[in-house]
Amino acid sequence: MSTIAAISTPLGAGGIAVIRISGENSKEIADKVFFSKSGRKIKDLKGYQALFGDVKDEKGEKIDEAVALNFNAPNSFTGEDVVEISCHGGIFAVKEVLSVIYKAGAKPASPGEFTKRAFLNGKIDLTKAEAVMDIISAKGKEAMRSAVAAKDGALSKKINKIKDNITELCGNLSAWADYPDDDIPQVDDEMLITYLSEAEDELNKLLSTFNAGKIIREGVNTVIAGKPNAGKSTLMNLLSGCERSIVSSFAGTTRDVVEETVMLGSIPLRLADTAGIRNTSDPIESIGVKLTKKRIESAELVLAVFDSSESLSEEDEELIESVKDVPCLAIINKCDLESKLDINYIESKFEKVAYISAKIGNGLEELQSKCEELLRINELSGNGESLFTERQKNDAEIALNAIIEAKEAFYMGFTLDAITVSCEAALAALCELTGERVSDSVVDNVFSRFCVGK
Ligand SMILES: Nc1nc2c(ncn2[C@@H]2O[C@H](COP(=O)(O)OP(=O)(O)OP(=O)(O)O)[C@@H](O)[C@H]2O)c(=O)[nH]1
Ligand SMILES: [Mg+2]
Repeated sequence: MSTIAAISTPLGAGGIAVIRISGENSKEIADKVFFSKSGRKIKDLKGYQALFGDVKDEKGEKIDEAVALNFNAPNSFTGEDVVEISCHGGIFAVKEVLSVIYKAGAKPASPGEFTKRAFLNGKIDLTKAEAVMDIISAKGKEAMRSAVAAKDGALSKKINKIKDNITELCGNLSAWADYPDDDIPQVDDEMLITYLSEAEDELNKLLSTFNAGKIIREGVNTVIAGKPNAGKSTLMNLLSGCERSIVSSFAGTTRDVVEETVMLGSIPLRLADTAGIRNTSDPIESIGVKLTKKRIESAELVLAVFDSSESLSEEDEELIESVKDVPCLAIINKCDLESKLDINYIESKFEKVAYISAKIGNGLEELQSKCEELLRINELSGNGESLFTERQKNDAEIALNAIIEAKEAFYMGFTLDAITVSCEAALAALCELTGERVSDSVVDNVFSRFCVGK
């Protein structure tokens, strides 16, 4: 395999930038461009040793001072010989250093190629490789915590446990099928059904937290909706911590959709403050109302704001009707004022209701915990035992369906041959999940999501 190099830190002015070289010629290439102050060569270093010196171009002209850190195969991230050169973090300096490394024989690394090599060299399985990507893109503490746990192998361990049982089952089934005349006992019914049921439970558990996990990683498309003057923009400003939307006592203040991403506890909300829903003769406001309705249809979460100081209106009814197919949290606002709203009615229409005063800033904690309950974030353990990519979810679903099929075949009294086919399909899907048996196109697809240098 060729020796590759890339900048592993973001491009921009910074204290230090790191260039990673990986492959069998990495030391030789690094020794062509890096000259230590002590005169020692990188090829003579033990693993995890560093040298301080100069990076020079082919004419011997100094480009920058740097530290070269040596990793010997297989004790490196990629499992190959790796040299990391840390130079100054200016955009020009680091590009110059990289270009002399290319001239010395390294090839530019493609996106995710270092991690792909780690996978191909057996350093990490596919779910751990995907977790690396998740750590890089984590926006909040919870997302980071579960990505780190997944990288440490929490998810792999869980899947391997399911897989080991199914492998044992497949082994017994095929021994029975291959040597029918020998004295191999029939596969024990109890073992069969116990293993299948356990696998079904575990896969169901993994799949049930997928959406919540996706939300803490990628955020949720959230629309703040309600009748004019309900306090939507005041809520927007409270959540974003700044005067993002114009607030006024005139009904129909907000017309355009105003967007902002905020963290509500561990949930990144991609918020859209919208025009209040009402029938209006104002042509511009009515365009705003149409936009609101469209946004609600595609929202992943709606914060439906009601004004507690007013009795229920036709517009409130219209809002209740328009959010009935979307995950929605009812927010009773203006709780600092005397209540005139039929709260029992609202409670009967929504799964979750939060009481706040957006103006005073009361009730944010309740709002957060109700959101977490609604989106089932509270069920996430943070121990990394959850699926976190569409690819993993698809494989887990295929495995689960095959296991359900095997159970059905058993209860319907089919022959063990039929059960074997389904068990093997489940095993194949689990092996694809961890990457043990996976096609090149799936691998390429996983790593194409990575950035260059990782
Ligand atoms: N007392 C009280 N007043 C509030 C509260 N929240 C908002 N208001 C007031 O209600 C009025 C309308 O607030 P906005 O946030 O502009 O309402 P909106 O829903 O965005 O209204 P439109 O953009 O017109 O649809 C303003 O005068 C706010 O100060 C609250 O919790 N308590
Ligand atoms: Mg507004």
